[in-house]
Amino acid sequence: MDGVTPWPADLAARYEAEGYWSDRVLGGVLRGAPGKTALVAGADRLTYAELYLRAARTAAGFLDLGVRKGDRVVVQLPNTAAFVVTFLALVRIGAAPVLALPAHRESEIRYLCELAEARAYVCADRDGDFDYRAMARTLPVEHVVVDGDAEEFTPLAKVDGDPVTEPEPPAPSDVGVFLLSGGTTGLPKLIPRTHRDYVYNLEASAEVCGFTSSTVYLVVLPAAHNFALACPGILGVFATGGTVVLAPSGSPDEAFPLIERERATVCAVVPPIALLWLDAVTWQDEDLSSLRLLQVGGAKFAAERAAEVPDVLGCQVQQVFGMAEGLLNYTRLDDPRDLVERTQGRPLSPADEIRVVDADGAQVAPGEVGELLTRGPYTLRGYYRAPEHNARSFTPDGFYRTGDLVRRLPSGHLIVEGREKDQINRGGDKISAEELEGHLLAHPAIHDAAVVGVPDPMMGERTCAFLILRDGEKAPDLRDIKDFLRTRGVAAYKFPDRLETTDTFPRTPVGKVSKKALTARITA
Ligand code: OOB
Repeated sequence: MDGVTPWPADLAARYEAEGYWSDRVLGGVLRGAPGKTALVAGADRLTYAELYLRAARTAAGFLDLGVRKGDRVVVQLPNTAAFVVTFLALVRIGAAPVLALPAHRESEIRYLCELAEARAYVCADRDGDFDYRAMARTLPVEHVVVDGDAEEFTPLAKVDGDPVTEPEPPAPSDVGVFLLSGGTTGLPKLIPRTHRDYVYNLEASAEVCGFTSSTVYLVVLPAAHNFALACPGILGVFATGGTVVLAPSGSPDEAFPLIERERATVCAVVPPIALLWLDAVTWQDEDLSSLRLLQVGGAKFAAERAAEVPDVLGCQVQQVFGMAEGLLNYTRLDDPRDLVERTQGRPLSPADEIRVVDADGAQVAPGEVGELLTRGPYTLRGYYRAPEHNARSFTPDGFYRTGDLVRRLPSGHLIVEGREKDQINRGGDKISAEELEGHLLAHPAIHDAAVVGVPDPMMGERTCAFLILRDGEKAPDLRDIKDFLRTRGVAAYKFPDRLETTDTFPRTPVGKVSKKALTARITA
């Protein structure tokens, strides 16, 4: 596919020879016994045989619509059976889903459709007051497919046909799915994940996390997020024959009754959800005794709180430090307690190469803090159609610059100490400062804007926008700014939590806005 950077031939040969890459493709992940329950989602309860058939019928429907191998399809669906079926149908015919989050709005979705030159857009009818169909009317795509009331568009239920053998089955080296990067520049980047690298990602993860056919995995994060999808996630469960249970959110009101009813054994959460659960067990009385493992990742989970999980929730905790770009670090199920609590895990694969470097790119002394660079059998070699950005994000020998500051222990475990990238991590949601600043600069009262993260006990960080006003303009309040961003079609999780007006921005010696100094102003 054009715009995709392949692995160099020597490394590819090595990953194949050493067995990291197989010839398995994402369409083949449904490996449970036919009669076993594969998926529970709202009123839907599907066995492996039923889910396989639904995916095969939907795949035939997409072929009838004209969707072909190599096409990109933007998929924006909540945690419903429709998401799982659509994903499996598309990967089966070799069309690559571009996985948007349900929270994304027109500014993000239009950009994704344009960048990916998407052939189709698949969405739900509504989410509360928000009407995806109204947004879809403005998008540059040939087909809009809607789960629910489709109005003038194609209902997902009608994307259906008798199963056929795929005319052009995807090759293991083809792009299977596009994930979204958190983004450090103006707009999020697309991450091409090949069938074989993503299959390795989910299978190796399932092994490290001890998934088996008895696993009952509760999904509370957006299913379209890498963590919930493939670390080991939904796909890791399917590959090992267990059961996936989809919850609409991580709220204890919704998640706890599902854990009790379905006897869920594993769940993946971001730190704010873990903190909420640690509190909620004291007033909710559901039986959570089936829970064996709570995976926590997406943002740093404090050692003190990790230490509470076994006593309070009655299950093991696992820290996961991952990224849509590839590299996954897990604490192991048999790691000593101290490592599980204090570190963010160690790399999934023996073939993951890790460098911790200083500002000049030289490796730091063992145990010192530096930027994490990585390369390996499931870490991207380039963002999609982004040559200039790629020149900055990768070293000449193909290491991905994560922008994360880490310390490496002799055991190989990493401790995340901070971040170098211009991004806010708001409880696991990533916000590109530059993207938000760009939207703020379009506001008539704003002359200049600088966005920083400020520490927050619950969310890890919240978003603060420093504003310099145009002469004579009155300071907008948070409500005005949120309304303004909403009309621009920006996802609500990117809205600032706080505004500060100022006359000047502190500068670094080279004249860049010093975000460190701005954060210090707030925390002081
Ligand atoms: C996961 O993926 P993304 O792509 O949303 O975000 C990746 C970034 C990392 O570069 C790092 O800055 C941060 O999120 N991060 C963590 C962390 N896990 C992710 N920072 C500190 N501690 C952690 N445990 O967030 C993601 C993907 C797969 C599995 C889990 C998380």
